[in-house]
Amino acid sequence: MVRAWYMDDVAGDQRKPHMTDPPQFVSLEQLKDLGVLYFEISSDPAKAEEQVKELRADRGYTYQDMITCSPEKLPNYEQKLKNFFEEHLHTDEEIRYISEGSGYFDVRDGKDKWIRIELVSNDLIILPAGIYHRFTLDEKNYVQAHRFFVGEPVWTPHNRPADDMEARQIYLQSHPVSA
Ligand code: KMT
Ligand code: NI
Repeated sequence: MVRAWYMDDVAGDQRKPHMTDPPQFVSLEQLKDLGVLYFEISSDPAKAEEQVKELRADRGYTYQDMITCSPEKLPNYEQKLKNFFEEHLHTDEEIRYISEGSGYFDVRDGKDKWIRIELVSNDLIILPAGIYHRFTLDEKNYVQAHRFFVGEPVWTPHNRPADDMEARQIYLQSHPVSA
């Protein structure tokens, strides 16, 4: 089950949890206010297939593939992990359904603070177009995730600052950010 929390501002290994002491957890409702949607998918394969089929139909996802991130499985692993962890946005939703392993998506809140979202098996997350975010593996260094897309996939990250982009402007209209 998904958990999310505000990150501490302590420099160091990005793969560590970076919780504050005491922890400041963030609810699914708070994530929703940022446009971040969470779905818990069943661990029963037949049920999971149904849920994913319904979601694909509801949201018009026509493309689906799988990505495995580990030093052995991901070509150019070190560089890709570095790129994933650069703060960026996309012109489309980023949808990830974790089937094995775990990892962290960090998203900026309405005050430009980092929220860390811990994803494990059966967690499905949708980040809206235009939200600043980043991804890291945790200390287990392994995740396998299904990716979805409407039409031909575009994975291009636009590193911050990308404030003039239309996707950012549209995001800000419904999710204002003020530091
Ligand atoms: C991304 O775009 O950040 C990724 O695909 C990360 C690996 S999938 C959890
Ligand atoms: Ni991204």
